[in-house]
Amino acid sequence: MSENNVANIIIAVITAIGSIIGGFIGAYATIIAAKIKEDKKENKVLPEKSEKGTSWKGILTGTIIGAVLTFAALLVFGWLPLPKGEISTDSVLFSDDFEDGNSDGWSVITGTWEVVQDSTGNYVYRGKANSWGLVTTGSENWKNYALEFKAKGIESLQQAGANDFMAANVRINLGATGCQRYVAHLHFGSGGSVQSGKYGKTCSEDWDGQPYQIKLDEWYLIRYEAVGSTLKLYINEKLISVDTDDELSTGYIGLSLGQDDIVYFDDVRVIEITK
Ligand SMILES: [Ca+2]
Ligand SMILES: [Ca+2]
Repeated sequence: MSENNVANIIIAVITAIGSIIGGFIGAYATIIAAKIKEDKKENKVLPEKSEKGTSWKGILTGTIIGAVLTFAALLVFGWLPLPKGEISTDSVLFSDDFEDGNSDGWSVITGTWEVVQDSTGNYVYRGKANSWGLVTTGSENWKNYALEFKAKGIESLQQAGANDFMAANVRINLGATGCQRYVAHLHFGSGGSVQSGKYGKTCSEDWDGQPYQIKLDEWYLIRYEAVGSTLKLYINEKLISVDTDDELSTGYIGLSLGQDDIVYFDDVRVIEITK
């Protein structure tokens, strides 16, 4: 039995107990209320005790109140496992927030990469490139997954349409061809754009872009998803583009940046998607 099933059973039991208790409270309250109303009509003093009796309306009302109160209590005390996106945490293939101060597990392909603390003391992976920069990690057998990370441009020449970008790379297999991967570029500047593209098995390029302003000194949450032959790019949890291509089926992930740029990367996660 999975942890989720156990949690669901516990929640069901707690909710049931809460509903029953709520039902009795509701029934009792309704009987008292009815008695008070009746006694008021007859100008009597308030009863010390309610009379015996059954009120289905009271039980129903009480049950609903009990269930709502129980649910609220579960939320408040954090017992209810609220859905966090479409994927559970046990399918995380890789994660790194760099808080251990090192970049163990990453391979620098090009550029200057260093784990540094930003102005708030948070550790980030800083990429700096004279031409362009790329770091990679993971397994060449990874198939259907989402790469998620935060990125913030620190310095850029901001030449619209030129090589100023921060980027997400999936299904990389540099060993085979030296270039093969899917990549989503986020170009800086007011004339900026988002481009998703492919370096195919013959290193051929294929790109599709749209205008999108990427500002410096601002964190962006980037999610680049490769499932089957579908590639989806999300920025700040908003779906930006959907592409279809079936040339590259597996590969590892990478973070990249463009010429004369400095970019902070953080909170990298790779989440396996099974369906
Ligand atoms: Ca961090
Ligand atoms: Ca580390």
